[in-house]
Amino acid sequence: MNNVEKTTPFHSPRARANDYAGQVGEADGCVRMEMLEGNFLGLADVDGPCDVAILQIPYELTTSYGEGTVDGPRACIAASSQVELYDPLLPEDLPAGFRLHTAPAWDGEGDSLAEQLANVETYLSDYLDGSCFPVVLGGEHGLLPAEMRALRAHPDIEGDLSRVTLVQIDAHADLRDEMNGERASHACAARRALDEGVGGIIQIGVRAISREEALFLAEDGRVECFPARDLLSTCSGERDWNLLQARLADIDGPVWLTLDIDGLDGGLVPNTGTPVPGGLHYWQAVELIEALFANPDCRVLGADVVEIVPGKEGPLTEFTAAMLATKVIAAHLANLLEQREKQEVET
Ligand SMILES: [Mn+2]
Repeated sequence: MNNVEKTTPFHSPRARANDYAGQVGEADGCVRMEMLEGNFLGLADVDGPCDVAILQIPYELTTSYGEGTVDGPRACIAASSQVELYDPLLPEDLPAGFRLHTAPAWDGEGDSLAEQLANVETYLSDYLDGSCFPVVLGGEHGLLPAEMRALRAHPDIEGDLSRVTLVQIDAHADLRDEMNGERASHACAARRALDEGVGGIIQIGVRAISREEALFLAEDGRVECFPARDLLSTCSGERDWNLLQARLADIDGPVWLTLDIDGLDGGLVPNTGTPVPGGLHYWQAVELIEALFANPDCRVLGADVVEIVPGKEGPLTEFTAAMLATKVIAAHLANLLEQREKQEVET
């Protein structure tokens, strides 16, 4: 074990080099001393302050097509026990000396949609005060406006959500004003986030969009969209991918990453509420996450991975979600480690 730690190079996202080759064979460090059921990655929990909080929000009210997101967070936690603890961004296996806390799940209380969302906001507010890095597992995307309301209290925001750039990986634009008469629908999540005052949205992977949403996108300067078709085009995909990378490198200020797993190709997430063909590859999602954390001017305050639905025929959907959540955590911790090392050098 020690030998692995000594010989495994440290790659913070910011110092990321393209020399992962040869390291994979060394990754035999995925040994959990004690597999703890119900905890993300099966890792032991911590008492008191934590560096990362895993927040399960089994919120499901407005799913229009499939259903089962209410069971998504728990399934994702279960699948995470099979995720490797080794990540090339970190010099040690996860938790890499940090404190991960899998919080008790949101209790689902509330007699109406508005009440439930208010309760989600209250639940989140303990973890969105800047004391730790929150990773939300959902639950349907309709919880996004509650996240934004809770985020308003974050010290980096100072009540002003217009500072926030929402980076949204999603098959859908979620820009409808209402869906079947319901303005809190998951199909309206991004539109409601704008209503809450979010300054800008960068949408990635969109490929199922209504005329109303396309018109809104064209006219509203707050939303930029990088459609899946452009990013994956056989002829021009590389150019558009590079444009997206440049845009992410250009972000300056606080960011919330909202990762609707249906942004990935439907083949990778067959059980999500509305799987859509023609989506992002797994490695594209990983590169997007790493690019965000590699930008020194971009402060990712937290993230969600939503629309997780457990599969009846196999756990691919929730496992994909667990791997991406783990990548977000690893990238955040690598930056934290780099900050700490800098501070130690300075003092
Ligand atoms: Mn969505």
